[in-house]
Parts: sequence; structure tokens; C-alpha cells
Amino acid sequence: MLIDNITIRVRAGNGGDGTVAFNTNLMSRGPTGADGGHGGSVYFEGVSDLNALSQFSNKKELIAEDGGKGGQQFRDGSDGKDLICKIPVGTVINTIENGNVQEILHIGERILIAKSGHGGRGNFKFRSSTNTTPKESEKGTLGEDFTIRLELKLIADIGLVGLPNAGKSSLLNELTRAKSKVANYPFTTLEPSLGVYYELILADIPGLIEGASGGNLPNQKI
Ligand SMILES: Nc1nc2c(ncn2[C@@H]2O[C@H](COP(=O)(O)OP(=O)(O)OP(=O)(O)O)[C@@H](O)[C@H]2O)c(=O)[nH]1
Ligand SMILES: [Mg+2]
Repeated sequence: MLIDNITIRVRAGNGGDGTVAFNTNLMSRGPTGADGGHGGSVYFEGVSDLNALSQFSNKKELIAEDGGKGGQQFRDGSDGKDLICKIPVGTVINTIENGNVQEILHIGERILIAKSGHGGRGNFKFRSSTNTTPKESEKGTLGEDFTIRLELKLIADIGLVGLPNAGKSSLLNELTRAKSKVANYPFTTLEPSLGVYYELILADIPGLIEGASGGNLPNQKI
């Protein structure tokens, strides 16, 4: 079943803490505590696969990696990896906490959703002419954490319109990976089905009944 509306949690990685450390070499006792690494950010990227939101049916949290803690001897903490999550073009992204609304319009377009935290500075960065043995360091900042509602707006580029039993669903199935039901009787298709043909969205529309536009509908439900 096509998922077109889902709420998920998105958290960017936290920055790693800076470290307090001193050189163990007797000749030089200076500060060597290094900086924490940056966390990973979370991005959404547009793809043509209309079913891409189904990845969230079981997994409703996207959490990017945290940055590593700063080490001794000037060894900075590792940076967290960015998380790039693919969602269908035409998806509207609602950030619940701040009311921000964005939309992915193109294949390959990338939108930053949750910004990572910065790594904190280690004590080496706090040295000065008046304090050559600083004992302070910074904590990493937190990554952004949001509840996001994703809504897929199904706007087709091309609609296949025709009389019942004309072969519309067969054409859609040939051109795309859609699996619209095909049978040798009219009104097989009762709800529009969609497929992606290169960058175009094709819609297979239920068969048209003669006179329907004039309100002359027979009992058949379309
Ligand atoms: N001979 C022939 N039969 C076709 C062709 N395309 C489809 N058919 C057959 O026509 C019948 C109807 O095909 P569908 O694709 O279900 O037609 P549809 O327009 O979607 O029909 P509804 O959804 O009922 O409006 C099926 O038995 C198909 O196998 C074609 O190019 N040639
Ligand atoms: Mg059909």
C-alpha cells in the first residue's frame, strides 16, 4: 500500500565534548586536550520512487551519528556522518515544532532538515599568555531534534484517460513499474493508480462513462 502521510522523528548528531589533557613529556607540560567532532546533519533528497515513504512504516526515527569526544595529544574527535534520506518528489515536509513547511520539488534536490551540533573546544584552544595551563574545555552542542510530518502530494504530469476497458492500466504497467489491475471487463480500475516514467508521474484514471459530465451517471460507481 502506498504510504502518503507519515510522522517521524528526526535528530541530528550532537557535537562531541572538548577534552582537558596535558603533555606528559617533562620538558613541555602544555595543554593538549583536543576538540570534539561535529555531529552529522539530516538531509532529505528527492527521488522519483513514489513508494519511498514506505521505508518509514517500521522505522519512524532518523538519527544521525554523534561527533566523537576530543582526545589527548591534539587528537580531535571524529565527525559524525550525515544522514541522507530519500523521499519522493512532491513531498511536503512539515516541522511540527516551528511550523516550518518545505517541499521537495526536484529529483536530487537536497534539503537540510536537522542541523548538527558543534564539537566543543579542548583545553589547548584556551591557552593564553596569562594562562598556559588552562583546565577548561567546552561541551559539544546538541543536534536539532524535530517531529516531522511528511505528506506526499500526488500531482500527476500525465493522465491516461479513455473509455472503460480501453487498455489504460495495461499501458501504465508497460511503461512503469506500477501494478495496476488489468482484466477484460470495464471498470477494473476504481481508484487512480500511479507510476513513474523517467521524471514524469503517470496516472491511470478510472474509465469514463458516457454522459457522466452531464450528471447522467448510471448506478456503476467509479
Ligand atoms: N488486443 C489488445 N488487447 C489489449 C491491449 N491493451 C490491453 N488489452 C486488453 O484489454 C483488456 C483491458 O485492459 P485494461 O488495461 O484493464 O483496460 P483499462 O482501460 O484499464 O480498463 P478499466 O480499468 O476497466 O477502465 C485486458 O484484457 C487487456 O489484456 C492491446 O494493446 N491490444
Ligand atoms: Mg484499468
